Amino acid sequence: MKLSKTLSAGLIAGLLFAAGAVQAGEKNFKVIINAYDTNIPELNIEGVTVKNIRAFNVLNEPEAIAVHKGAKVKIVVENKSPISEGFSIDEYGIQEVIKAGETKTISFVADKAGAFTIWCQLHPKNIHLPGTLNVIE
Ligand SMILES: [Cu+2]
Repeated sequence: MKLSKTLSAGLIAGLLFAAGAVQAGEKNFKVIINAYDTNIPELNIEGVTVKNIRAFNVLNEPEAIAVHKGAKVKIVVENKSPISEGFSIDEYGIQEVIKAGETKTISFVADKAGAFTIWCQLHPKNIHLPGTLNVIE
């Protein structure tokens, strides 16, 4: 009787361990889309003076994420930019629009190995700088 109780306790512990191992294949990321609006009142470049330069840049932070092939990926994307932003990974058929101040969760299985561009389909790439999803074999 005592022996069977010990065995079943061992079996339960084994099952819990197995469940934990499955969860280890899940990768969670938090990506914040930040906007940097910079005004340069006056700038002198090689003797030429330019005034009132505005630099508006948007980037995903972190810009690169890496997982192993087969991982279940969950990316929580928070948009801190004052305008709607896009989040696209073409090879994975992902194309989302996240409104200003909103948060969206994007889930997929990383079943293709390679380096894939994460980009904003709403804005030029010299304003919203592209990121990378690296799926390692
Ligand atoms: Cu954008």
